[in-house]
Parts: sequence; C-alpha cells; structure tokens
Amino acid sequence: MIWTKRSCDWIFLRDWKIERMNFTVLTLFPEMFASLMVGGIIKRSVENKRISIQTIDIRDFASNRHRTVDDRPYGGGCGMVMKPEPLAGAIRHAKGRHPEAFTLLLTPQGRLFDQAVARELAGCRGLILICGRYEGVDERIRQDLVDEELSVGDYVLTGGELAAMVVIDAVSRLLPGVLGNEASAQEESFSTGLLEYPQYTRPSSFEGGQVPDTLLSGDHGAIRNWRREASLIRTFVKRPDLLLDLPLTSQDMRVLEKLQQELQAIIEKHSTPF
Ligand code: 4GY
Repeated sequence: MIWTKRSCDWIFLRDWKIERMNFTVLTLFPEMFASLMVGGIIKRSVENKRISIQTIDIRDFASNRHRTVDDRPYGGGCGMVMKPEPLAGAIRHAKGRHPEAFTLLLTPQGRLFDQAVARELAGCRGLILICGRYEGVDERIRQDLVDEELSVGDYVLTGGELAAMVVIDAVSRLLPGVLGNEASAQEESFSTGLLEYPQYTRPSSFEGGQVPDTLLSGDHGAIRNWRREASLIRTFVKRPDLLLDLPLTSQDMRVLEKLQQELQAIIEKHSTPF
C-alpha cells in the first residue's frame, strides 16, 4: 500500500503494485501523437512507465497497392467514408495485442466526455482509441468492433486525433503516479464538481492587484474556508448548472443562503414602488 500525508490525515492511495495503462491509437496520422512527447506530464509518465502510447497506422492494413482507406458513400453524396476492411484489420490487431482493453470511437455522436467519464476510463485495463477521418467510418465498424462511442464536445473536428489526445491527457493525470504530487488527484476528488478557487503566487501586490489577506494569513482553517467559499461562489456565477447535482456541506448551504438573502434584499429594495 502507498500512504501519503495530506494536512493532518493519512490517506490511503491505492495498491502498491502500480500497473501501466496502455493507450493504443488507430489513426491515419500517427505523427500527430509525437506532440504528446514534446514535454510535460504525459512525456514524463511515458518515460516513468506509468503509461504507454502506441500508434497503429490504419493505412498499414489496407490491402490494395494504392493503400486505399476511403471510398465513396453508397447512396451518393459528397465526401468519402472510411472503408471497413483496413479499420477492422487494425482494430483486430490492437485487440490481439491488448485483449483486456476497452475500444472507443471518437465521434461527435458519442457519449459526452467529462471528468466522471475520465475517472471511469482510468479504471480500464487499457484503451484502444479509433480516430476517424473524412465523413466518418462505415457503420458496420461501430456495430461490431467498438465498445463505446465518445465525444469530447458538441463541435466537429477534421478527425478524431485531437479528441483522442484530450482523452489520453485527462485520463492519464488520474492514474496513480502520474501527477508529481500524489495527493493532487485525490485532493481534487474531494472538491469534485466545483470550479477551482482563484490561485495566486508572489508578488503579493501586482499592478495594483492584491492577494486576498486570508491567503497571506497562515491560518490554514481560514484558508480552507476561503477557498471553499470562493469555489462555491465562482461555480454559482460561471456554471450554476454544476451546483444542481452536487453534495453540498451545511457550510456551503449557509454561504448560499446568505447570498440568497442579500439578493432578496436588493430585489425587494428595487421593486418597492414607494
Ligand atoms: N467532437 N469528439 C469528435 C470529432 C471528428 C469525421 C469522424 C468530437 O470526438 N470526436 O469531431 N471527430 C470526426 C471527423 C470522422 C470523426
């Protein structure tokens, strides 16, 4: 077991034996994934063997001498569709190497990817990420060879590659040993659902902007309260939808009730005709 000291509590992290998470990406543009190795936490995690990222070029599974991977859509219409045979070959190859992996197709039609989905996927033994191009992939591929379709947002990209990188990045930082500070992913899960509180570093005065006194006070209890309240109010102002299905503490409720009373007083003052 790994135990870590956070504030005054010992927190259980997870089993000592940390296994590596494998991401296998199926793409027509494997070179795009080299960007993950330019620097930062993902590069370090690959080097430290916490994760591995393998790319498979779908074109390597094309059979004709032109290495064709696309074809015209049945029924007509503009654009091209990804042929099923090369994709099926590539997916079966990936599954053969990682039989325990979960297979995802990146598409705007998929389930919306969020932090909860990232946490779910971080529990998988491995992920196979299929990146489409052109107008999409032959329907029979999703039916037969894909476990789940996933969307990183309601917009259309030119291919699934950037979406796959979003998934790799967000899932990786939840894996044990990936973030430098072991407690940070854990810490986050305590405040799940709220937006982050404002962060400051030195100097305490910058171009007329002051760091809030509480943060300079050294009073850790007061700092914790300030941050929770700042997160709560920030979430209320920027993303009130997030507050609807969140476990709020009684102290959170007091903050919101005070806010409600103040708003009520303002509204009443301005709506009194006399
Ligand atoms: N949004 N979330 C997305 C996307 C591009 C044509 C199929 C998204 O995940 N993927 O926009 N993908 C399309 C491009 C083929 C994928």
